[in-house]
Parts: sequence; structure tokens; C-alpha cells
Amino acid sequence: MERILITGALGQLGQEFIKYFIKNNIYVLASDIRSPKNKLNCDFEVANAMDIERLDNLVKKYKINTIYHLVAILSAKGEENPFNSWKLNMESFQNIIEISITNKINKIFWPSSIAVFGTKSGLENVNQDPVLNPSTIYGISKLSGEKLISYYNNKFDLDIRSLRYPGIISFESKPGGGTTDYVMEMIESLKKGENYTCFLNKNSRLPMLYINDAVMGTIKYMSTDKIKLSVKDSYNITGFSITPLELFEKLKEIGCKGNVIYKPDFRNKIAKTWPKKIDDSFAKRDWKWKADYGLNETLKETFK
Ligand code: AKB
Repeated sequence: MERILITGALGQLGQEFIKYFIKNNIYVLASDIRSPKNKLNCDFEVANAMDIERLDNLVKKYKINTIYHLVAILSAKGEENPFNSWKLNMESFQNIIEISITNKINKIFWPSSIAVFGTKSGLENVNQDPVLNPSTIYGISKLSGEKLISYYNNKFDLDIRSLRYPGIISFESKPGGGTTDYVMEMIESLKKGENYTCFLNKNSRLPMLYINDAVMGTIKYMSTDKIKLSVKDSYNITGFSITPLELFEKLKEIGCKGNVIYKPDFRNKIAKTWPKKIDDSFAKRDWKWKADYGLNETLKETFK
């Protein structure tokens, strides 16, 4: 029986994983650095992922055997204070690995990102194993984490798994501090008939994934027999690729009022170093990954 700890549980992904585990009667302990605004339907503990003793105590107290470590400072926010971002992203991950060794944790999930790619990665359609030259501290920490995954899995016989998420689109749970956040911001503004000032250039194409695909894909991957997983660091996955202009035109087509003004800032520079498209054929082959939501399906969910 799985007993799951989620760190960073109040973030964009964490809240959706909680819903999935509760719905499927899987024990989940949620933890975050702050308390939830609304009561969660699962155990919750305030914990700082930098505090290894606290994490260790929680794992022991709740007899945890699986960890989803979702704590991270994302790409745009990370650039405000790179030292701090590195410290949080890496030290918290190292803490999880240390307590996983001592507590014999069965499986660990740690999200990586398209931020690991860079200008030398063949950005038109990035394959599974290209040159990696990340441009942000977030991307550098994700790449380092990927390297640590293969190292620690090998050295300590752990089962740490990882996916390179593109921009995740969700509305009930919001992202914060990312370069792909414009999608949700634009949809929310135009839905209300308001204008939106977009921080990316109208032609910045980036890969995206609807939250339902992100959650179901991750669950499928985590339950795949280890022997089938040929990628030892982190799998590419994707849903669809769009530009701000294409999104705007689609929103107009479905009747949204409001205009989009383009004022590219430093986040556009980050986007220029990220893939336009992703080749996720290894995930498709090894664990039968398949995205169910394209842009149309995603918008249908959003406007339900
Ligand atoms: C970000 O924009 O920083 C994240 C990501 C792609 O990892 N959404």
C-alpha cells in the first residue's frame, strides 16, 4: 500500500495530485511551508523542505514509503535571486534523497522541466538526449537534479523518477513565477473581457501540457515497471505547442472580448532558449505515454 508524502503540496501540481490520491483512496500526507487557506481532505503538516529533521520525522510518523518532492522556485522568479533559488531547489532535493536512503523509501518523484534545454538543444523539436545548456538558474538546478537522479539511483539503489514538464496549464490551482504562466493569465483576463499585457513576444512558441494529462501521465509513469524505463534521468513529455498570438486568436474565435498588448520582458529572453516542440517518443514507447488534451480540448475544459 502506497503512503505518499507530497512536499510543496500547495503549488500548482501538488493540489491536483492530492485530489487524485484522495479520489483513488491512496494515503497522502500534504506538506508545505505555509498552511492551506481552505481545509484539505487529507493529513497536512507545515514543513520547510530545507529542514531535514522535520522531513525525517514526518516520514517516520506517517510511515511514508513514496515521496513526490514538488518544492521549487520556477524559472522567472528564480532569476530574482539565483543563489537562493539554487539553495532551495538543490538542498531540499538532497534532503529528500538522504531521508529516502535512511527510511528505505520505495519511490521518489521529482519534476524536471523544459528549462534544462538551451540554445544548443535543437529547439525546433528537442529530442530526448540533446546537448543541454540551460540559461536560467532554475534550468541549471533541474539539470543538476537529473544528473543526481542517475547517480543516486545507481549508487544507493533508489528509484527516483522524473519528467521534463513543459508549461502546465491549470486554473483551479495556479502556477507562480514561471515563463509559461502567460497562458493562464491571458485566458483569465480575456474571459473577463479585460485586456492583457503579454510578457512574451506574440510568436514565442512553447510546449504546454494540460494539468489532467500532467497528473495522469505522471501516475502512469510512476506505476510502470522499472525494467521498462530506458531513460535513467528524466523523460521528455508534451501536449501541444502554441504561441501567444495563436492562443489569442483561438480565444477571439470562441467569443472572448479584450485585446492583447505585447510587452516582452526578460521572460521572453528565457523563452527564446526553450524548445518550440518536444519529441516525447521515448515516453510513448517505454510507458505508453499519450496526451489526451490539445489546445481545443484544454480550452473546452477551461470554458466548461
Ligand atoms: C516555468 O515556466 O518556469 C515552468 C516550467 C516550464 O518549468 N512552468
